[in-house]
Amino acid sequence: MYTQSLDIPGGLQPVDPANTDVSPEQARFDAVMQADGKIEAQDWMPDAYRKTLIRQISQHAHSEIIGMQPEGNWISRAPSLKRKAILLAKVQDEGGHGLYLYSAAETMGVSRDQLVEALHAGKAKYSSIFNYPTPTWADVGVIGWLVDGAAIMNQIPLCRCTYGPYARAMIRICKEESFHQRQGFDALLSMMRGTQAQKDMVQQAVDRWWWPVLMMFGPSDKDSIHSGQSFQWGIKRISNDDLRQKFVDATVEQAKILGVTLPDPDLKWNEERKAHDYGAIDWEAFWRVVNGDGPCNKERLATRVKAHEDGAWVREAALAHAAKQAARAKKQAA
Ligand code: BYC
Repeated sequence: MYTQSLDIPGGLQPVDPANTDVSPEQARFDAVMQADGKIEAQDWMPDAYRKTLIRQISQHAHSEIIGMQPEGNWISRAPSLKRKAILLAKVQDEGGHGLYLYSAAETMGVSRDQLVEALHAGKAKYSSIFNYPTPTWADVGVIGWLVDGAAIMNQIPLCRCTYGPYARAMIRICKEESFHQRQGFDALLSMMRGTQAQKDMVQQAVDRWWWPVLMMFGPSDKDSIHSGQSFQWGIKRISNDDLRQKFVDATVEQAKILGVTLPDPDLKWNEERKAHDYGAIDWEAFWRVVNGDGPCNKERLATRVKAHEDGAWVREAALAHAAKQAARAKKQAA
């Protein structure tokens, strides 16, 4: 029998088997955690585990749906039929990711309507990164290369999360994110082989996105309020700072191939740490964006609410159709 030890890093501690304070359900949950197994939707789980997962999965779902906007507004302006087809598929994938994730959240007893309502009321968070504008085609390539690249770095460990429905959704999402990252890199590579104006456009987009992308991984470990508990529950496997470091190290090499400069004078290899040092992140700017005061927060939310309202007739038609089908089936059965 095991119990949770919230203060001790590294997980759960064995306790006296004679301890009868722990319910059989809690004991089973603790044993699954200890064995690094999976919790499924029908299993008992502590309320706090459920709440944490609903929080994270729904924020993740909202990020995917809001994340369709910065690139979506380039679908009609993509520079060729090939790029348009690729972008269309990518943005549709993001919509699909949102749907799998809302479904995963729903397995925990919360309805999609409740989650969507919280988003539309401005009460739910979504990733800070989607509150920045995409003024040029190069920004679309940079989102694929850097934003999807950061997303993969963060999401691969989530494929091993202890909550089965979330972990399984993440496996498919990561496969698709990999295509997204490559298409972004490929679009940028084409531009970097083009005219000086195209090269400048790519560099300016990289300058715009680099710091916001580093912020995507969340506050530094010392300020991360949820990490300790999420580690203990096997939801988080790698810390915010460690993921950020892995991302920086991988991206420096990719930037060399592209021929762009990452806008950080302090970025340099540290032989002792066998990792890159990088400059200080402006956390005040991060929290401003998270708390609703980024360059595009209001626009993103207003666009989402309008899309939902404009789609009301589709939901009504689908419900009317389903009701008709049910009535017909009932009549046939009678
Ligand atoms: N933006 O204690 P912490 C995509 C919040 S979409 C806003 O470290 P945790 C894509 C955090 O929620 C990819 N808020 O939290 C789509 C918490 O606030 P609450 C999106 C942030 O949960 C379209 C507070 O700060 N990915 O790939 O341990 C096109 C304290 O943070 C952010 C996911 O959602 C942020 N960046 O760790 C292209 C991945 N960072 O809830 C691409 C799933 C932190 O107490 N989520 N906050 O009010 C996670 O892995 C974790 O939730 C995080 C944060 C690493 C993000």
